This record gives sequence, C-alpha cells and structure tokens, in this order.
Amino acid sequence: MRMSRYFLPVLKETPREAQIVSHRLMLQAGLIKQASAGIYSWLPMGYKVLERLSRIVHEEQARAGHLAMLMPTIQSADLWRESGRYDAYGDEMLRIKDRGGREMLFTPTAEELVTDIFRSHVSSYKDLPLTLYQIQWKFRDETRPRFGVMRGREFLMKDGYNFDLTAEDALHSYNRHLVTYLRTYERMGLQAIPMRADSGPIGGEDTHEFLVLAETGESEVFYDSEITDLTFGDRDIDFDDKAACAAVLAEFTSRYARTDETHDEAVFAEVPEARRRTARGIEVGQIFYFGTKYSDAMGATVQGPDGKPTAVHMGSHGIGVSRLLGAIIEAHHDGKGIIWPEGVTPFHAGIVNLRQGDAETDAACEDLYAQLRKAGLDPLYDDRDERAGAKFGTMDLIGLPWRITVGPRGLKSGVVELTSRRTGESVEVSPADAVARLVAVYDGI
Ligand code: 5CA
Repeated sequence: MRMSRYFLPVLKETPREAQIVSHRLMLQAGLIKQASAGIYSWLPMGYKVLERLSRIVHEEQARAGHLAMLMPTIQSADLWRESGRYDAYGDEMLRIKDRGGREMLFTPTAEELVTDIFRSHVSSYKDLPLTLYQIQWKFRDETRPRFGVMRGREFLMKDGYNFDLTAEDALHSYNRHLVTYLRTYERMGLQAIPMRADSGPIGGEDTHEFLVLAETGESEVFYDSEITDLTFGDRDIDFDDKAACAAVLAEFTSRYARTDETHDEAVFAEVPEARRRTARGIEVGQIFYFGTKYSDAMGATVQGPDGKPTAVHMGSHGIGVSRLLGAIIEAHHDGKGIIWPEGVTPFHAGIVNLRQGDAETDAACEDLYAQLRKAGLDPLYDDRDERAGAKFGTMDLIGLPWRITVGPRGLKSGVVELTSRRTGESVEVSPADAVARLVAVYDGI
C-alpha cells in the first residue's frame, strides 16, 4: 500500500476523551472513530488488525477441529424466554420491536440460538462431540462503556459452544479450549493467564478468565508469580488426546491465580510471600462449563447409546476480539506510539523515502516495494511529499515492527537502513538483504 493512496487519518492532537494509552493511540493512529458511546467505526488500518486477529482465532479453532459458522445479530425474544434469560439479562440487553410488533433483541451472546440449531438437527450421540463457533458482533448496553474498544457496547466476540454426551467429554472440550486459547494469545504477542473466575449471567460452575496483566486493566487479580514463567510455545498437542489436554490445564491452572470475584485470602496465604502478587488485568477471554443448563431448559437431547434421550452437556467459550486490540497496545507501546507484535501487525514493514521526487531514491523505493510484495510481504510505502521527521513520527505512531529508510546518501554506497521499532536498532544493508531479512523474520508467522 502507498501512503499517498491510503486512508490513515492520524490525529495531530491528543484526544481528550481517552483515559488510557491504548484508547489514545487507537484514535491518534487513525484505527477507529467513535460513532456513539461505546460504538466505533473501524477505519482501514484498525480493521486490518481486527481481521488479522480474527484469522489467528480461526486458524487455532480449526486446529482443534471446531467448526466456524455465523449466526444473526438480531434474534427473536421467544428463544430467550425458553431459557429464562430474556428477563434475567436486564438492561444490558438491547431490545427491539420489528414492524409487526414482534420482540427482537441484539445478541449479547448466543447460547440460546446455537442450542436451537443443535436441537433441530442433532438427534444421536453418534454425532457428538460437536463444537460450533462464530466471530460475530455483540451488543451489551454497558452502564459505563469506557476505554475505547476495551469496554464497548458493540464489540466483536468469538463465541464457541461445545455439545458433548457426558460431563467427562464436556470437560475435555473445556480443556481443549484452554489449550487453543493459550496458543491463540501467544500468537498475538500476549501472555494471557487463565484465572479462576465467576460465571455471571452465562451460568455454570467451572470457568476461567484469561487475563493480560496491565495497570489499566479493569479486574483486580491475585496470583503466584511462578505462573508468569509459563509459556505454551509451539507444542504440538493432539486435541483428541484427553490426557494431553488435561495435563496442559493442570500445568497452567494449578498455581494460585484468581480474579477478585473468587479470591480467597486464606488460600492465597499458602503461596510463599515472595511470590504473591496483586495486580490488574484485562480480561481477553473466558471459558465456561455449564452442564445441561441450556439443554434442559430448551430440550436439547440426543438418543444415548442405551436408546434413551439424554440432555447434552455444554460449555461456551469467548474471546474478546475487538478488546484484544486495546490489550495488545496496552502491552506493546512506548512514548512514541504503538509497537505491533509481528503476528498481528497491519503491514509487515514501512518504507520511508527521505527524498521524495529524487529520481534515484524514488526508483530504489519503488523497487524495494515491488520486491517485498513479490516475496509475499505487505509493505506500507510512505511516498508522501513530507519532511523526514514527519514520516518517522507517523511510522513510530502506527507502530509497524520494521522500517526501511531509503535516502540518497545511503544509496550512494548501495545501502538502506533497516530499523526495529521495538529496539530502535538499525543496520545498514543492501535492499536485497533487507528483503531477505524481513522474509526470514516473518517466516512461519
Ligand atoms: N457466551 C460466553 C462465552 S462465548 C460469553 O459471552 N462470555 S463473556 O461474557 O465472558 O464474553 C467473552 C469475552 O468478550 C470477554 O472475555 C471479553 O474479552 C469480551 N467482552 C465482554 N464484554 C465486552 C465489552 N463490553 N467490550 C469489549 N469486549 C467485551
């Protein structure tokens, strides 16, 4: 992409409404624009990152054998009456009437609708296990929408639902989700710690929230510092292997890590004092096991091996995809702007032309731009007729992990400058070498 043709409405001034750094940077870097309280338009670069996050989620769900689908945002109130949640959800639910006076709502989550699909089409235990998921917009009329996309009213969520014959199988689904989530967040450059939590309006007893530690997080958390040493890495887990998934769950949840809702001072006191931490965290996901709560209420049964109808065991599993943008920026920024992790960056590298209009420099930039694209990379070429300082400022603000600076002086000795946004370190290399190095960096990402 050429900057001259891109739509990147960078703000010169610090937006006053932003209380936290990620919200400020998202507005300043032209990623989002507020439409009304807690509701945002996603401008091209913000949308590009949102799409990258969605792609990572899809890839990791596919690895575990979960099936992507799409359910409507507007749903009939009748289904929600069956589960009893039409009344229970209260003011957080946006209620709508269609022209025929029928009561509808904008979905805050989709347990009811997915259970209805299940009961209509699945009748035998032989069709289990089944996990269906979607990435779809949700609406919750939060009392205090704030911090930009962190606590929005309209937000993008991955929501997945498992259907199993027995509690034991459903527990395996729970564990499988925990494994996929660990990998998903790490690919996004985040350490998200599973913590024992409270299930709220979704219901059920077993639930973990995934929290990214950050001073601006809305949740207070308590944990054993040993947990931050754990990484999932590129382990190759067989998702059908119950013992292997259970072992990962045990490894990542056996140390003390709880949100304030489930915190227990007496149990926490058993952790050696030097390892006890109290901090704040951003909840980027949550997994639930709620047994037969919805299948009982809505008659979602299958014929079991003994021929008798049996209610299916269910769980649901969410990732706050739009909130993740905020969480990633909270975890990866400096005084100059965003620092995207390579796995989620909107463009792989920026090209800065120091002397726009100089035939030789322009030609070198064009060639570099073409070579990077030929190598399968997606560069952003700042071809505007602007001062070098302004171009650097924009690149630092938008946070592409790599910058290639091209100027007449370097070109005389056949080099360009390759700079890491994270470390600020630069190397002078030939244009071909710069391309080769970037190909190597992004190999496998
Ligand atoms: N049905 C379950 C799982 S699919 C569910 O709705 N879970 S949830 O309520 O925990 O939401 C899942 C994730 O969505 C949360 O972990 C959080 O990351 C994100 N989320 C929830 N509310 C908001 C909000 N108001 N703004 C942005 N993200 C949100």
